[in-house]
Parts: sequence; C-alpha cells; structure tokens
Amino acid sequence: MTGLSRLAGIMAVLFLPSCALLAQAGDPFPAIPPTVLPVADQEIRTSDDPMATRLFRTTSVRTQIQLSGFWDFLPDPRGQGEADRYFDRFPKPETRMWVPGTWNTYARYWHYEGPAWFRRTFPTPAEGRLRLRFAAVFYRAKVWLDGKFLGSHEGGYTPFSFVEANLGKGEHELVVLADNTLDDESIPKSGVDWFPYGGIYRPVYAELVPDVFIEDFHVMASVASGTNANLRVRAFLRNFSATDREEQVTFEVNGRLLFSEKLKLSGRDPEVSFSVPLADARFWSPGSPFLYTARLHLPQAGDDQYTRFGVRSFALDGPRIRLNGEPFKVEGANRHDDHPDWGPALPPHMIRQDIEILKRMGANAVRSHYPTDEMFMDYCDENGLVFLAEVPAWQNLPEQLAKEVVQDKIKAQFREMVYRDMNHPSVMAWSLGNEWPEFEKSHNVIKSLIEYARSVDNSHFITFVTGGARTGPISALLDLICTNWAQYLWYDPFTSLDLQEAEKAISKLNRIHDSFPDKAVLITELGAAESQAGWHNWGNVKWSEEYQARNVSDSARYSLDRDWIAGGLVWQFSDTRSSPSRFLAGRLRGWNAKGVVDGYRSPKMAFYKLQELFHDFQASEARPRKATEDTGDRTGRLASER
Ligand code: ADA
Repeated sequence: MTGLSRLAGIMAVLFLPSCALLAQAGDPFPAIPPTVLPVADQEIRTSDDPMATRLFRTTSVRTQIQLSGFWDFLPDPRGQGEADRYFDRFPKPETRMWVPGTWNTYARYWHYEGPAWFRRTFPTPAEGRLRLRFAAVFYRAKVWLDGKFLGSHEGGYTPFSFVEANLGKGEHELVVLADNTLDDESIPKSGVDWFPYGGIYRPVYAELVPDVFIEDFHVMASVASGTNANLRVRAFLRNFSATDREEQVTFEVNGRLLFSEKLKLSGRDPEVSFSVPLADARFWSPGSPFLYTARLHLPQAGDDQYTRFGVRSFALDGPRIRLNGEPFKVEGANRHDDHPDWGPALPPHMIRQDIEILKRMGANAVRSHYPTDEMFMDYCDENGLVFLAEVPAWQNLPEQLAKEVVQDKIKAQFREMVYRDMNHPSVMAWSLGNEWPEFEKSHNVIKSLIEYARSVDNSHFITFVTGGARTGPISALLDLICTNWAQYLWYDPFTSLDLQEAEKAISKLNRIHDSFPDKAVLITELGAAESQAGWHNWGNVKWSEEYQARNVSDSARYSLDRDWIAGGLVWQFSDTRSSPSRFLAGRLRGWNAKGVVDGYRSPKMAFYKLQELFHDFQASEARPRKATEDTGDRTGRLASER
C-alpha cells in the first residue's frame, strides 16, 4: 500500500460514514436522483432527410441542394447595404459564419441587433426551376439570387420560399439580408423576455421543381367511428405552366394507394382537396405515438412530397381534456430553442437530447412561445409529447393590439404557424399570444382574432394565455382557459416564500374555476422562480435551488391534485438568454434562470421534484379509482361540495 492510497483509505473510513449519516437524516441534502440524465449519442437521424430539416425524407424525386455551411458575413450597422447594392457586388466580408446559426453566439457580435448580410455561391446540376426554402430567418429577411431581388419575409419562426424559373446550370450567388431589430410593431415586440438571436438560424436548401409542383399539403385525420378514420387532404400546388390544366393526383398512406384521380388545376396557386377513409386506424397517443407516412404524388408533372400524420382526437368534457376518449392531464414544460453555445440553432442531437430529458422528467407535453424547430416537432410526434403552439405576440399592450398592422402580423404569423404544423398529431392547441396586459380593453380585437383563427383552422383548440390567473368575459369564447400561475410570486419584494401570498394566489386561481366551472383551465406557466444552478440555501431564500424547487413543486402539486385543472407546464425547461433590455431586471447576468435544468441541461432540484410528482401522479392515475373519486377532486372534496 503506498502512502497515498493509505491516506485515501483513512479518508474513506472517516468521511463516508458521515455522508451516510447525513443522507439518512434526509435533510438537508437532496436524495440521490432517481435517474441520471442521458448524454445524447451522436448517432442522429438526419440521414433520413439529406437537408437535415426533418426526421424523414420529404421528397423522392426532387434534386435538392444543401445550402447550410459557411456563408460570407457582414454586419451593416448603418444600414447602407441596400443603397450600396451589396447584392450586386458583395463587399469584403468580415468573417464566415455557419448556417444554420446565429451571429449572437459569436463574441464579436454577442450584442449585435441590426441588419447583416450573408452571401454564398452554389452550383445547380441542371437548368431548371429552382425553389429556395428557408426554414426561418430572424426576424426580417430579403433575398437576392444572382443580383435579382426574389422577395422578403417578416416573422422569425416560420418558413418561406421563393421560386426562380429558368435558372441556368452552373454557379449562382445567393445574398440574404437578415435584420433582428425588434420594435413596437414587430411580433414579438422589442424587450421580449427571450433573446432576439439574429441570422439564418434554421436550415436552408434549394431544389429543382417541375412546372407544376406541390408547395405543401395537409392531412387532417378525424375519427369517424370506432377505429375508422377519415382523412381530409388539402394540397397547395403551384402551376407555372401557361394554362389551366388537368393533373393526375395520387395519395398513398404507408405505401398503400388511397386516391388517384385527374383533377382540374386553375390559376397560379391551385388548391385541391379530397377525402378518403382510413379503416382500422392505429391511434396516436403519448403512450403509443403511432405515425403514418403519407405521399402526395403528381406522376405526370413528376413531383412528390411526403408528410407524417397521426390519428387521434382531443375533446373537451367539461373541465377535462380527453385524448382518444381517455382523460388527459397535461404535465410538462415550456421550452425555448436556446443553448449557451448554439443559441436557437441547436444541432439535431441536442434537440433529441432535450426530448429525452423531458421524457425522463415524466413530461407528456411542451409549450413554446413561438413555432419551434421543425425537427423538435417531429421528435414530439415520435415520442408522444403533446404540443401547445403559440404566436410570439408576447405581452402586447392594448395600444399595440389596436393597430391594424399589429393585428395583421399576428394573423400572418398565426396562419404560417398553422400551415407549417398542421400535420403534427402532437399539436393540441393554437394560442394567439401570451399575457396581453389589460387584455379586457382589447375585447373586440381579441374576439376578431379568435374568429380569424377559427376560420383558418377549426380542428384544434384555440386559446390565448393570460398572466397571473386572470380571466374575463373573453374566456367564454376560448376552448381552453390558459393562464400562467405560481403559488409564490417571483416578482414580489419577499426574499423567501410567503405563505400568505400563496393563499391569495390560490384564491385567484380558484376564481377562474368558479366563473367558468365547465371549462378546462390549463396552467400554461407554472411555478416560475429563478435559481442559480448549484447554489443552495436551506432557508428557501430567493435564487436558491431550494426556493425554486419549493415553488415549482407546490404549484405543480396544486394543479395535479385538482381535477378541474387540465394540467400544468413548468416555467421553464432550461435557463435561457433574455433580451438585452432585461439585463438588469431581476435576471441572472442577463439570463432567465427559471429553468429546471440549466443552460447546459444539468438538472436542478426542481427537476427532480417535478419528476417525482409527475411519476407519482401517473402511477396513481394507473390505479383504478373509486366511484366517488371519479367526480370529486383529488383533495377529497366531492363534486356536490364544490
Ligand atoms: C411570463 C412570460 C414568460 C417569462 C416569465 C418570467 O410568464 O410568459 O415568457 O417572461 O413571465 O420569467 O417572468
């Protein structure tokens, strides 16, 4: 035995028993976590989609050209690039930047908000019609191909595309102007509580398309009776030939031909729709997330597109949500596309890691303030995570909502979100926005936005989210009442948990149910409290992991224990970078540290508390209930007593 190993032996004898004693006493150290979080393996599924955008191949006939990679980059703080025609003669770039990515993770551009130019060249293998598809650019984009202006897009989370006919074979130059400046009329507005990461931060690719091609298609599955489903297919086509024409349209599900007919196409953007039955459907649910693959094919024109869909039904039964007829309690987290090193452009294996962490936490649902990464949505479908999708209209004031230009932007972003995410069976509800203060003053505007939303899609729940357990007459028009609530308020002067304040918060929440006893109330943000990962304070003092864990677990327990609460989503999944203007507003060095895991996904105490609660709840749900419990709430009060 060497001197060193002997010393180690003595230390072990002296030290280990005292550790065991502390652990036995239960407090003050947290129990050893029941699970260890996964380290995502590197084997990722992007090979299924060579464009690395989705988890499946979207076409089997189009020639596609990957445009991710290094691009020339030049910020333009004085906004002179358009006048100086950078799209004709790109000046000397300042650096090369990886796409998909954001300039705000580069030290040099850490705080940069403004216009910036990107440029790259690429070869086309043949002459033809080129479609360029951007999955998202934050927040405004203008695009030029070989010096020619193709168009612009506003809205930082939804895809857009341009088509250029008769492009010659060979090298082409693509120039993009991206601008992440937010203002009072942008959606989200400036000062929003997440970082406005600028750039081409989601994948971009080009593809050769024929004269007539498929821009997109929706498959809306509804349950007809028993296991028989009905599929309503809507195809959005483009016709670049000179005339109206007839096209053979075929539709296959899992390789089985369900529809084949010649359909008349009129105009430049013809839309065709048809319905087909799907017998003996397998249902999609969190426990069994079964997915179908559909292919729409134009054999004459020589084009096709694939999508995936699921057969499931969400319904409301008084204050309960039912999924495929069974009661469904929402348990999950709010998540931003955000990482300290990658910003919103998480690589695929890290997106998958987030899904695995959420599953291990026991979550069955996720909410995002904006349309999240398409690959994340695909993983939700595959892993049975229900999704609440939202327009990033965050804390808009009545004066802002009153402006037509703002309403139009909300509508445009709503439509783009719905059109992009319609086919995901994971999507349960569309939210028009979050925490509009004094929302009562905007009654008519909100009413007309709800009407608009229903005219775009009436197959999902429509809602918007209020802050601090508030409700009003407009709630009667919503399918779900969604509110953000915590048992102990973070933004109050107390430095530790205040039980009297908790009573007030609870009675405010109960007032919603008293006013709308037959409506489902969902706590869309639950238990928000910041903590410095790794800092413990046994007196539950603010910023400690203990304070956060207590707020999260008390708020979550409250919602799990009541049948009239349709569920809760913790605020928030991971620590995220906040707006520059919030740097000093109760933030941890500019970060919103209310994550149950930190920015690098290390779990905090709140994570394990939530995991325990979710797992206990699921185990108790799995046990058969007594007849009285079926109508009463879980605190023992019967329906008749409420
Ligand atoms: C609100 C808001 C979130 C976040 C949170 C917080 O609930 O919806 O986006 O800002 O407050 O951290 O205070």
